[in-house]
Amino acid sequence: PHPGLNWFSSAKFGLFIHWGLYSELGGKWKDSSYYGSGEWIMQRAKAPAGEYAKVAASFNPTGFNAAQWAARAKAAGIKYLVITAKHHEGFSMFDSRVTDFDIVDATPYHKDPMKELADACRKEGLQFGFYYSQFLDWHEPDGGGNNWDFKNRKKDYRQYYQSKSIPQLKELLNNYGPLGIIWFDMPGGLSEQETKQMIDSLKAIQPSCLFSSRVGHGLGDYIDFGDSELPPTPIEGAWESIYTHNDSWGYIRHDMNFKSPAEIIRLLSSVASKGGNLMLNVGPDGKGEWPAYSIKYLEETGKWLQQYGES
Ligand code: JFZ
Repeated sequence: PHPGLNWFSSAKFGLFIHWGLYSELGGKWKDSSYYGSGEWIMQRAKAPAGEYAKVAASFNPTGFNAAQWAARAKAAGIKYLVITAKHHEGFSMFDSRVTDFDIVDATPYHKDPMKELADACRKEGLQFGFYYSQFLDWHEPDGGGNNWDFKNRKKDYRQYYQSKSIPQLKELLNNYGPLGIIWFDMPGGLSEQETKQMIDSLKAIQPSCLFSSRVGHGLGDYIDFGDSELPPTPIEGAWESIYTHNDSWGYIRHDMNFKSPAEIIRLLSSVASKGGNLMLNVGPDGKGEWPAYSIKYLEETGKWLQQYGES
């Protein structure tokens, strides 16, 4: 069995964090307002890549506090944290030598929050991992998905993987200490053989890091159930079910539909009783603040688990 499954199999509760330029937009692009999937706003608005990239100039998350984020997770009874290093919008939330379209080079913040968060999580004894959109990248002409700017183009996906995706995945595996998970998403553009090659070249850096099932071609280390999906009966093997705290992964200013502590606990017990982990998502805003209800309800969830939970 995969060495990473040791911690994963008994973790039960994880925290997913979607955070990027879309968090600064909060569901608004120009005069239009969007509900749900805030991290898809660029695609839904068909925002031109050049114009969308300018959001970086006003992204300044001065409220980000790594120690506080990790402490909140810990107090909630959470055992691992996975955060978006790069979502489909193509913006890197970490210091990357591969591109200038990253938080250190393109924003007034000029710092790498992922470095601090990785360290803070380890201090709290939490496993830390990155979400990475390996195929969809709406900023890059050869990345998957953006056909509104780059129309009639014969996209060279391999070129995109070779020049951005794989080098960035190597940066994440080399520069942020031991990672619990790389959470791949929405595979595409590579054959099974090529996917194997990519996996091998990455596993060589950190053999104990788990890769999520969406790495593609059934080559992941555990099973992920799609958004807000649960297996009908208990199943064999390591698996995870992902839910978001309100109705969107990325921050939406006007989304107040948060699951109560009772609902979170019900969900957690239902997933745990079937042998899986629940990874619950929180979407901080562009300042780096969590929604007030996410802070409050996770705190209450933690108190309940302290009193009635097993560990
Ligand atoms: C993906 C992303 O597109 C989305 O923005 C978010 O990050 C989410 C966690 O993952 O969306 C998916 C991917 C796969 C499924 C559903 C939503 N699926 O397999 O059911």
